[in-house]
Amino acid sequence: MQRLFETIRAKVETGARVSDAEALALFESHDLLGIGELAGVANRRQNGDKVYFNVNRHINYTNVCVNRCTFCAFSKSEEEDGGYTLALNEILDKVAEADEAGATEIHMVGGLHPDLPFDFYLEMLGSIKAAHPRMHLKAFTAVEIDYFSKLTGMPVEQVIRSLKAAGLGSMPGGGAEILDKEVRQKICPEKISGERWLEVIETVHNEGLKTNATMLFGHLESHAARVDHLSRLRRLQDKTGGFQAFIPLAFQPDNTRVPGAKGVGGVDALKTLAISRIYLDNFQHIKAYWVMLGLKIAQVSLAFGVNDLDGTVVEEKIGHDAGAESPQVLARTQIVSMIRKAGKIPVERDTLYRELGEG
Ligand code: V47
Ligand code: SF4
Repeated sequence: MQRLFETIRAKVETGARVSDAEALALFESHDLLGIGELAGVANRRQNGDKVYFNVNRHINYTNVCVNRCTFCAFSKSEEEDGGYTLALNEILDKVAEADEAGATEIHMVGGLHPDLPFDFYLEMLGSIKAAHPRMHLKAFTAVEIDYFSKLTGMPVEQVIRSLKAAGLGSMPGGGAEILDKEVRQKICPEKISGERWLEVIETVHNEGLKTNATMLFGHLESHAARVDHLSRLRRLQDKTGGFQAFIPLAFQPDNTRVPGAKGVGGVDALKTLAISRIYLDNFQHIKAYWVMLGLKIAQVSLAFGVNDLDGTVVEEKIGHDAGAESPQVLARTQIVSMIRKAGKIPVERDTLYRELGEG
């Protein structure tokens, strides 16, 4: 084990690449502080002591979805109670509130609604942009893009061009879940395959839009499936350079239908964030999403290779419907204080990581 850490340290210090076997060995190791230290070295090489955050608002325009992913407590079928779709004026009210509160980004994703036409999404982007031209709209997952393509009969390229023309600025990283076929079949059998997720994202990058990438962890996946996921992302990033941040999402088990699911402990969360930093040498940003991690683990993760903290959020449904105990909203001052108390320098950023000033 000592040998493994020495080899990886030498690689991390010189910017050489860690292998899949080495990443797997780190997942099997119990030396959490050793892993954290290596991740800290890798992070400092790229980002120094800066930790980025942004002022944003999440809006989930609909929870009605034709898929039934077993890990998802957010979605409802059309017939079920509790399904909702926001009207355009409700969405605009939320954006106006966010703009007044200093948000620079609206993060919008939703279920795959059986009846909403593609025009709904174009109108949503267009009306927000008309009222708030400077607001960055980070919206839709690769799963939704594929759905829009099926809905309209248009190729993915054309869907993206239409959304871009209406105001889409970039895309979040959702829908990746676990790319491994066997696990994916168990947790989201109706969702597009891992290969298709990568293919859609590659097209989005080729169309000139940045995206993030996520990994849903802590359900049925093995360590090998996590490494496979990271490996496929690293290869795509080598090809396109279009990923901005990687966000490991800690699975929240309440109200879900994943058999035997228990949720993610602090050690596993920190290890996964740290190994992501060590392995994904071509991703500049590893982001802690405090909604799923909890505030305390999110703060501690800043010593485990994380350099980005998302965000003010304001209203969150996906994690909270599944039992997340974190608050709904963080004030800018709270984020700044969390980062400062971790001994780091808080830097507000916009969605494309342009610096807006120290917190
Ligand atoms: O794709 C669903 C996940 C994702 C659960 O790119 C769950 O900046 C945990 O992608 N427990 C949506 N996770 C959220 C997402 C995201 C969040 C923050 C920032 C960014 C970004 C992206 O939430 C879904 C799915 O992977 N999810 N159910 C659950 N029970
Ligand atoms: Fe639908 Fe997305 Fe939930 Fe799956 S994770 S059921 S695609 S909203």
